[in-house]
Amino acid sequence: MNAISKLPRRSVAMLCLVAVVSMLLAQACSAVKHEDFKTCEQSAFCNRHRTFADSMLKQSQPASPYSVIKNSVALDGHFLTAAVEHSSEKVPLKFELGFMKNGVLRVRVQEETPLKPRFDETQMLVLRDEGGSLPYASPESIKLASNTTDNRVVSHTISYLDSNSSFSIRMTERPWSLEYLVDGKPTIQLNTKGLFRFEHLRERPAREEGAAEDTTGEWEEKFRSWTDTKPRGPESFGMDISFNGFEHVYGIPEHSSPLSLKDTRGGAKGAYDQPYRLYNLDVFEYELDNPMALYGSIPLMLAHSTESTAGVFWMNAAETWVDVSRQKPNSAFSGLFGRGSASHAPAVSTHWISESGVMDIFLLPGPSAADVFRQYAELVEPTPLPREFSLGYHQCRWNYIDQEDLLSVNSKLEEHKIPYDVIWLDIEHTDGKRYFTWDQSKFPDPVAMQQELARNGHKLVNVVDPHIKRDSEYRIWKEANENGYFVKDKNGSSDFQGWCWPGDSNWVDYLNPQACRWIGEQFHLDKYNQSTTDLFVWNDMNEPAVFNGPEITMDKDSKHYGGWEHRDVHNIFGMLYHKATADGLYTRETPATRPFALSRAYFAGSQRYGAIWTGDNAAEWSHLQASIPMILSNSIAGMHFVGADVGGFFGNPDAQLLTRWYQLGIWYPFFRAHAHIDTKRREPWLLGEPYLTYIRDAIRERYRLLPFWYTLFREASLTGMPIARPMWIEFPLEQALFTSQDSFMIGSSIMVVPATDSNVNQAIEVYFPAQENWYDMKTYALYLAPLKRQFTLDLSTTLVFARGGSIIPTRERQRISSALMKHDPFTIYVYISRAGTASGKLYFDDGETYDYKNGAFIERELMFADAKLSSRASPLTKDTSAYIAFLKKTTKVRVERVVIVGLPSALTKATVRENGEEREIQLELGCKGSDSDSECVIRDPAVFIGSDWEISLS
Ligand code: NBV
Repeated sequence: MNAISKLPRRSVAMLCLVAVVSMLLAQACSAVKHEDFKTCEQSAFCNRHRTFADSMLKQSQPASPYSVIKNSVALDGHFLTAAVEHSSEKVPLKFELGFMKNGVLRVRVQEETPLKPRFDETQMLVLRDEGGSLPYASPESIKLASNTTDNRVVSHTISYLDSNSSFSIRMTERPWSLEYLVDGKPTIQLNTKGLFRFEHLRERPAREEGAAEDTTGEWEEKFRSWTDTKPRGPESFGMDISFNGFEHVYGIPEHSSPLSLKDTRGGAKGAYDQPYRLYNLDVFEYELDNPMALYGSIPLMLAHSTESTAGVFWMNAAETWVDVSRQKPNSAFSGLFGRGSASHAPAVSTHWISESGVMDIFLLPGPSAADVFRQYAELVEPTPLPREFSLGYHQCRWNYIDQEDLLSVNSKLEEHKIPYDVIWLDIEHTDGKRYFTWDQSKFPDPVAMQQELARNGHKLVNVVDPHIKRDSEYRIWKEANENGYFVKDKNGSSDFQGWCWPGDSNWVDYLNPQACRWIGEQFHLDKYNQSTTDLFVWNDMNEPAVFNGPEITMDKDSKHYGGWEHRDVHNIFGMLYHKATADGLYTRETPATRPFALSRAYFAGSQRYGAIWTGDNAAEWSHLQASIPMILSNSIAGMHFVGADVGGFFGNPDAQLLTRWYQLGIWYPFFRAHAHIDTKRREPWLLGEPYLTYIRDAIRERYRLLPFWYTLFREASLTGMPIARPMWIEFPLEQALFTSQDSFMIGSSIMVVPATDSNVNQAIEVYFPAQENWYDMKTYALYLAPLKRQFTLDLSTTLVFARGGSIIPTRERQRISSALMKHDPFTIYVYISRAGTASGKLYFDDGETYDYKNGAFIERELMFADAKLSSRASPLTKDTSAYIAFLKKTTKVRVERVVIVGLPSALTKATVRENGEEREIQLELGCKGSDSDSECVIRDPAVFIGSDWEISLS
C-alpha cells in the first residue's frame, strides 16, 4: 500500500483500473479463491490458541495453568470479582462476574492493570442503551458461599434470584473454572477443558541481533504480499465453553454450513478441519458447507436438547474463530475435547478465540428457546417494527439501466398484476460510483421517476456503498476529507486508501460519532440530491470490501478514531455504517418515519438498523437449499429480517429453479429477487407461462399473508422471537427435528416444506410433528400427526401447512402494492386443533410512523373455543388519544370473511355479536363438517376489526 501511495497519480489510476478489471475477470471464472483467505494456521493468534489446545488435549489430565489468587474473591454490588493468574506468567487478570435478573451471567476478563487500554467500546456499540440498562440483579438477591477444604477455598457457589427462578454458579479456584448449574447440574462450563488462555499486553521484546525471525506472528504477521505490523503485540484470548447434556449447537452466523453446526475437531465423520471463522469478508463465489467467514458475524451460539435450550454470546468485534466438538454419550470415542471428562452425558465443547479487545461473555441459561431469545433481546434489543412496505416483494437487479428501464419494469409488474413494493438501483445508477449522485444521462429526472413509482405506493432503494471515490470535485469526498473523517493508515497520519468500484477510495470512519452524524445527514432531502421520502437505502461492500487489501478488506493495522486499530473493530464496522444510514433516514423527516436500510455486513445488534441478506449466492439448486439453514441461523441469532437473493445472484436459473426459488423466497422474512449484471434478464413475466402464473401466485400468497407477517414482526419486536424458525424451536422435544432444515416454521403457525430439488415431479417426504392437526393451506386437507407422508409435486404445487390451533389473519383483495391494501378488509382463517380450539393474533398500525409507540395500533387476540370465535383487545391496547385517533381512521376496516378449517360437526348458522347487537348469518354448504377437508366460510360478518366481537356457530 505504501509503495503505491508513492506512485504518480496516473499510475495509481492505471493500477485501479487493472484492479477493477481483474476483479471483473475473476467474476468470469468461478469458485471461491481459497488462497485469498486465511486458514486458522495462517492467522497467527488462531494458530497459537489451537496449538495450545492441541498440547492440552494431549495430556491425560489437562489442567489449566490459571488459578484464582488467594483471597481475591469479593462480592461488590451485582459483580463478583476475582484476580486470576497464570502459574508462570504472573500477570493478574481481573475476572468480573455480573449477575442479571433474567439469569444471564456476564463474564468479563482483562488485565487488572493493563499496560495500555484494550478496546472496550463494543459494549457501548452493541448493548441496549450503550450497556446502561442491563437487567442486573439486586445485590441483596446475590448470595456467595465459599467451600473450603483444608483451610483453602476450593470453590464458590453464587446463587441469585429473580421473582420466579433461582440461578446458581460454581467457580473453582485452582484451576479457575466456572459452571452454570441448572437444577444442580453443570450446563454451561468455562475452562473445564483448560483452554483458557489470555495473552496479556506486554512491551515489545528487544530483538537480539542475529536472532531467529519471530515465527509466532506476535509482533508481525505476513499473509501473501501483506504485512500486519501488530504494534501492540499479542493480545488475543481463548476459552473453552462446553454445553453439557447437549448434542446440538446452532447459530454463530454467517457461514454456509448446516443449521446444526458440524464438528471442526475430533475426526467425526464429515467434520470440518477448520474452526468457524467470524470475520466480515466479501467472499467472491462462496462455497457451500464451509466454515469460512462470510459477510456478517454474530457470535451467539445456542445449544438445544430435549431438556433445555441455552446460549452463549461472545461479545467481541475482532476476528474470532470457534471450534466445535461433540462428545457422544457412552461411546469409546469421546471427541477431542472429551478427554478428562468422566461424564457419560453428551456434550458439545467449543473453543472461542478472539484477536483483541476485552473478553466479555454472556451465558444465557434459557431454559426454553423463547427464554434464550428474550435474554438475548434484553441485552442487544430485538428487531424493531419495520416499515410495512419492506415486508413486500423487492424487485432488484444489478442494474436497471436507466429511468425508462426502471419505469418499464414498474409498469410491467403492474400490467401482469404482480404485487411488489420496492424496485432497486445498484451501483450503475451513480455518476461514476460517486454515491449520493445520479448518472444524469441515464436518470434525467429521478424525482419524477420516484413520483411515478409512488403513484401506486411503490418505493425506490438505492445502493450507497461505504467506499468514497478520491476526487476533489466530489462533494462527499471533499467534506469528509476537510473534516478528517476518513479511516487512517497504520501510521495514523494519512488517510487509508484502497481500491473499490470507483477506483482509488477512502472510507469514512464510523467509529467517529461526528462522521456518523455527517454521513447520516447526507441522506437528508436537502443533501441527497433528487431524493424523496420514497427513497430508501442499501449498504453493500461494508465488511468493508477493499479490492487490494489483505483478504479483500482493510488492513488490520489501519487506525480508527480514538487510536484504535481496525483489528479491534473489524466486525462492527459494517454495522456502524448501517446504523449511520438508518439514523440518517430516521432524521430526514419530522416527525420521523421508520427507515428501511439493507446491509450486507452485520454484527450482533444489526437487527436494530434494518435487514440483511446472505450476499452473492448462485443460481443453483444447492444454493436454494443452503439458503434455508443460512436464514435460520441468522434468525436464531437475532437477525430476524433476513433473506437470500431470490433466483441466485450469479448465473442464470432455468424457469423451474426460478419458480421454485420464488415459492421458497416468499417465506424469507426479507423477500428480494436480485441478479448479477452479467445475467440474463429474469423478471417474472419474461419466463412466460406457466411460470409467470406460478410466480405470481407465490408472490400473491406473500401479500395475502402480510397481516400475519406484520403481526410476527410485532411479536419479534417485543419478545425477540424469530420469525423464520427451525423446527426444533416449535417442537423442542422431537429429537428427529434437531437437525432438520428441509422444513421450517413461520411463527408458530405455518410449516413450509420447500421443493429444492431439480426433479420435476419430485417426491418429498413430510414429517408432521407432535400430536397435532395439520392442514394443507391450499386444499385444507387434514394430516393427523405424528405422521410421515410422501408427496409428489408438480411445479404448481407447494407444501405449506397450517398448524391446528392457529388463527391466521389475511387480506385477500388483490393489489399491486402493500400501500394499496391499507384499508382492505381482513379474512381470518381458523385452523382447529384436535381439542377443537384455536388462537392467534392480529396486529396492525399505520405501517410508517412511530405513533404505535403512543398506542396508535390495533392488536387483537383471536380465540376459538366451544364453536365460538371471539376477538378482544390485547393487554397492550390502551385508551390513549393516539389509539382513539387510530381507531377513527380505521373504522371502515372490517372482517369480510372467516374461514374455519377442520370443524368437527356440520353447522348451519353463525350468530354475530358486536356492540350489544346481534345478527344471524346462514352458512352455506361449505360448512359441511367432516373429519377432514372441512371448511366453513362465514361471509361478511362485517365486524369492525378494532372492536370486541363474537361469532358463535350452531
Ligand atoms: O453492487 C454490485 C453487487 C451487488 O449487486 C451485490 O448484491 C453485492 O453483494 N455487489 C455485491 C458488488 C459486486 C459483486 C460481484
